[in-house]
Amino acid sequence: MRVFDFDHAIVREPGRSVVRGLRSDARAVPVYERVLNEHRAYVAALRAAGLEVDVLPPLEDFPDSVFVEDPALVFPEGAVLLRPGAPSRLAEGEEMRSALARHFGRVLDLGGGYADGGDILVTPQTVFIGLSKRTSRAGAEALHARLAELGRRTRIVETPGTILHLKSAAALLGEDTVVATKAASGLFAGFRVLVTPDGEEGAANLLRVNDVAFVGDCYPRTLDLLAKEGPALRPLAVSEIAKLDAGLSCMSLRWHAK
Ligand code: CIR
Repeated sequence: MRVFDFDHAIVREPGRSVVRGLRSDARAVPVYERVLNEHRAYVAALRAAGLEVDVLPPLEDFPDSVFVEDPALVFPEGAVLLRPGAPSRLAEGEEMRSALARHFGRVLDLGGGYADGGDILVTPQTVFIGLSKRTSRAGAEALHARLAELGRRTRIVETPGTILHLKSAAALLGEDTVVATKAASGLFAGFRVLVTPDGEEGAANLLRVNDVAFVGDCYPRTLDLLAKEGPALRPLAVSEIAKLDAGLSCMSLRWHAK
């Protein structure tokens, strides 16, 4: 089984409060209905790729809770409840506990520090943990210990530049192939690295699911670059979630259960 072979996902419908989600550019105000449309198309694409999808209800008290990737991490062998590094998101992990307990026999707690799932990139041999404004050294070390309990090795790296998360700048496209921005491309020794064209850095937050790669539909040169790589490409609208500094990995937790 490949690390991007999945048969299950958990997502959460955006609440109307999503328009007050955290974002680096306060001028770009997201519109609820448009976020909802992008989310619906994303869920449909997960189902079309063969996944059974649990849709959790909106949480109005947590404007960013549609980005379920950040408060938890899931593997076939168990789940980890994280501690998101933004104060307004810290309690989102607890909100995931019962949904995870329905699927996983083991649900581990991070323990200490802070870590966002957006900083965690799972590859076949190693789980990369990016230190960032959201993921502290203490959180990364606590996660290293939890993942050792699940039989996974980690590599702690510095998330480059001013981006929010490691996966804002990098994604696994194939078992030995990473798509990364120029700034992040040096982190992946031992991988074949495809660098996003200048001006299309946001395309690096793509999502490989089974034999398909979800890619933002506003990145034509990246779509050209990836056209011959193997996975079928599924362009998806991301302009509204991009206003919230989010990309295609953020809106689901994915795993292989069978
Ligand atoms: C935040 O700042 O936490 C949200 N507005 C965006 C989270 C995006 N999540 C991700 O990249 N994994």
